[in-house]
Amino acid sequence: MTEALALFCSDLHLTSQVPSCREAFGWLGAQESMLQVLIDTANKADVPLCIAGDIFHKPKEEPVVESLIIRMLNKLKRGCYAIPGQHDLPGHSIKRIQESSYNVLVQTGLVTHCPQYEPLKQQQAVLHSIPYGAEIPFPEYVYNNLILMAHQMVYTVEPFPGAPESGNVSAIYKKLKHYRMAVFGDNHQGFIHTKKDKIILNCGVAIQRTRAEIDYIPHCYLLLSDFTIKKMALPTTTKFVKKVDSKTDEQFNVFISTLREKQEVSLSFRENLKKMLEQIQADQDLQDMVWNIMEECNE
Ligand SMILES: [Mn+2]
Repeated sequence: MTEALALFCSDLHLTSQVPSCREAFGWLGAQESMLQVLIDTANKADVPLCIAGDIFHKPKEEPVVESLIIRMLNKLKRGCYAIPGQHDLPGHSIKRIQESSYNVLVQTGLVTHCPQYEPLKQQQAVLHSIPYGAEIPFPEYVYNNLILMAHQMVYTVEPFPGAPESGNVSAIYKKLKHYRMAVFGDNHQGFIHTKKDKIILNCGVAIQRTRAEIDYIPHCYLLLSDFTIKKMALPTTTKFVKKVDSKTDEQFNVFISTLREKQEVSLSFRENLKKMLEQIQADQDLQDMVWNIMEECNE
């Protein structure tokens, strides 16, 4: 009989700062609804909620956001296993974890920080996790169905020009010899990739937050004991703020589609971006918007 082992998600990016494309009214409520679906799904399946990093958008979030997630995590029956992503860490550094909102969660005891060889449902699988910045380790012992949880850029299609080749799934599989499955956060586009008996699950964002995610449907993923994955949609909205005129909007679509295509990889992402904005003769509104998004993404 198959049974559920764990519920995975990542990149919640919880924040009090209203994203530029979302309406201010209801933004906190939208995040609460997303959390409620995660909690209900985990409880119904009787599994722990596993978050593969970037719980918060900024390392030091407002108390209103901290208390929101604490209140929600309190409802979990089987607890929460989590790792910090770069957004959870001041200066993207694990050394400064004490200063973070992520550490507030850890200190509540509601979150198990970086679980090490944690059995799932009577050892049907074992969860091993590492924080942002750590290398994929060799396991200490041989385990059946060992699952890695990590926060790093992993992709099937290059997510931005110059993305490091080490993130390509084919390079990742080489590091997964002792693992049955690896679950990642960081790349905001979710995907499930399989190769022989191995699985790479990249969770993607849990809520539509930027313009690039307007047409994206966020998901959480229920892992079953036969290692099939039940992909479940999280709440979406179609109500976005239209701050830009149609010309800029059109340009923005060109910008997004160009980004998704391959670019010269020898240049840095920022340089590529600058060059491309010149190429498409982006107006000031679009340029401002793009650099604002870049800033948002960086911190
Ligand atoms: Mn993220």
